[in-house]
Amino acid sequence: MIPHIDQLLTEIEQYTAQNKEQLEQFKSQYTGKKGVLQDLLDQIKNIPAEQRKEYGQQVNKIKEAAQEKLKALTEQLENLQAANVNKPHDLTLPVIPDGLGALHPLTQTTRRVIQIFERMGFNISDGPEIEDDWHNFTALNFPLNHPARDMQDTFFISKGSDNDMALRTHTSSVQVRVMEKMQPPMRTVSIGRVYRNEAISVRAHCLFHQVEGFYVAKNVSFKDLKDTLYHFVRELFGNETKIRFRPSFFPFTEPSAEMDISCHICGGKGCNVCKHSGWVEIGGCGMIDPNVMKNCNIDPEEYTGFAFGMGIERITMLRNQIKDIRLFTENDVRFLKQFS
Ligand code: 2NM
Repeated sequence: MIPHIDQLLTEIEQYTAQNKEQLEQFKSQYTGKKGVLQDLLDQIKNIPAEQRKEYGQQVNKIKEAAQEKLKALTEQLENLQAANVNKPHDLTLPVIPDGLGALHPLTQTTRRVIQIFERMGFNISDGPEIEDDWHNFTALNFPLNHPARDMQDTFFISKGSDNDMALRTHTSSVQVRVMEKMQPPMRTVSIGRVYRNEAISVRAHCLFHQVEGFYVAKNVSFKDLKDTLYHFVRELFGNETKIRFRPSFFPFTEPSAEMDISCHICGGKGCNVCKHSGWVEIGGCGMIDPNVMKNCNIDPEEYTGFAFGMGIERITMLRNQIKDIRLFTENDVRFLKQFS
């Protein structure tokens, strides 16, 4: 009557479903509105009346088989899902590697610099980034008409009021706070953000990081300054590094010097990094001006001290041959990944 009834029944009998999609597939193929069963029922009107009974019995047989199968498949899937939920994670499976982060290059330099100075007996000090006029300028012997006090160079929070507040332009302000509080002998290093009202370029940024330090005790000399910085640059750039000092001027030190190191890229022979001079500038230094000592209630007749300052960005650019200071704040993963 239904010519392929045995084949249909076998198909239904043998159908398996591993997932929801395959179960849905079974429904639409056999029991759904456009499925085989509905098709057979639709055809009943074409069957001669005397054969309809037998035809109906066959359709019923298929219907029962399909419904039974559907029930079995549904149960099977539910059991499978329940088993999966209760199954513990397989801890022996290999790990899917996840991209590991790295410390920012400036953080790496900062930590190394701190490590070197701590080993020499310096402690680490910290202070506010919003500073008053006294700690950022006056105590440091900046005359009232000094250009650094100008709006062009300094970001002021409030200007003209009784108590000018500004974003610190150097970490020397921290050194003043330490000198005010402590008694010699003292040696400290402070590292942190400083702000200058400058146009951003390849070499300059309005936000950068400084490391500054000082040592105040009895009989501290310029030789102590040279020894300390010489040791520092050899630790940071390698034992072959040479150092030289050029006379300079800062309001807070007298005498003052700018400090160069032999170019660690070409070893002093001359290259692009040192602009063929064999030397690269790395910071400033000097003997703390007696006026600064007095401002911090330290007797300059009894004590002397040296101080120095360097840019963390500058050091990092030299260490890693980075050509553009703006890369530090762009957070381009391709740049940062190179320091893992
Ligand atoms: C520099 C250069 C020379 C400096 C001076 C002081 C203080 F507070 F002790 F007087 N701190 N840092 C100093 C001296 C900083 O940076 C280029």
